[in-house]
Amino acid sequence: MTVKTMQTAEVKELLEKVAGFDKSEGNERVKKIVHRVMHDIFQIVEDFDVTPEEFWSAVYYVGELGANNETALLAPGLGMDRYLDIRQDAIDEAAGLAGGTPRTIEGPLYVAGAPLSEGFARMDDGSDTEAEVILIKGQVTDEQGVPVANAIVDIWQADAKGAYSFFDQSQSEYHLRRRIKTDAEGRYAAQSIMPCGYGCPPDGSTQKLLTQLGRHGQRPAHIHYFVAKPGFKHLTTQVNIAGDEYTFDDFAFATREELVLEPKPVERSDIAARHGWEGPITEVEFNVVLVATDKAELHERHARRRALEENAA
Ligand code: MBD
Ligand code: FE
Repeated sequence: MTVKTMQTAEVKELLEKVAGFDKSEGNERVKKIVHRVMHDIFQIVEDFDVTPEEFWSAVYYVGELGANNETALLAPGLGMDRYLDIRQDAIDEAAGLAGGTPRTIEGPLYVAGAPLSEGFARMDDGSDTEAEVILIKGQVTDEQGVPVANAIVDIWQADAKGAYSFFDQSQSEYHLRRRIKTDAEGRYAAQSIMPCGYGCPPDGSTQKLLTQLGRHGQRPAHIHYFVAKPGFKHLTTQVNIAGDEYTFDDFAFATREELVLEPKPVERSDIAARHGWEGPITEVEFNVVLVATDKAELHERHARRRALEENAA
């Protein structure tokens, strides 16, 4: 039996009071958005005949999600980060700022303040002697192919178990997190280890909901990038290492065709050798094209809460 109450004066009045429409204090934008959100939740209860049992289990689910620190993990799983990117791509397009290397989502595991070096960095601490050694390298240019020197390439990745330092306290400080300044030719390079894909905690709140949706919580092997240089649009992106079973089945919807890289095993790499690694290595080459803009607000990453970021909101 479906009863209809949403159109009644009683419910309309309730929603307006809930959102503070009858109060002069408060924030108008927050009021309007909360009004819409609560209206839509009420409507869902009506349309799906949500029972009190279902309703309260949802309330406690949200609480548990927060207590487990998984709010920013469920978000990409539900496509929200991807959706914000789709919008940002459309905004760039409308502003004549499309082009360059495609963006993709930041994810919840960035840590600010990684060690900064010039041209090259070793990202791993050498503790994993079984891991496949990789050399990440590339050039940052503008859309005309002119090298961008002194760009900051801020890279972070998981270890061979799919875990990120800081969040995994067993890893050393800033393990697999480095900032590298491009050289005069716009080049950067990093010696690292092959990352493994990430999996949501199997007993966590995110996986609990994904399981209800018949979905897995796996990400393919990937490496995150922020690339920044004043005068250019800040770029947030990731590369995927080709050949992972989840490359085109990412629970966070971050894969973009142009960002899938073929790893190339070589017997010796000049760059790695110059920095003390003479053995075989797997090269991962990622060249970045930045889009020039004089809009200063686009030169830096958007504000958001990030680990160890000073102005965390
Ligand atoms: C990750 O490593 C990640 O990049 C995202 C988007 C979500 C969870 C873990
Ligand atoms: Fe990640």
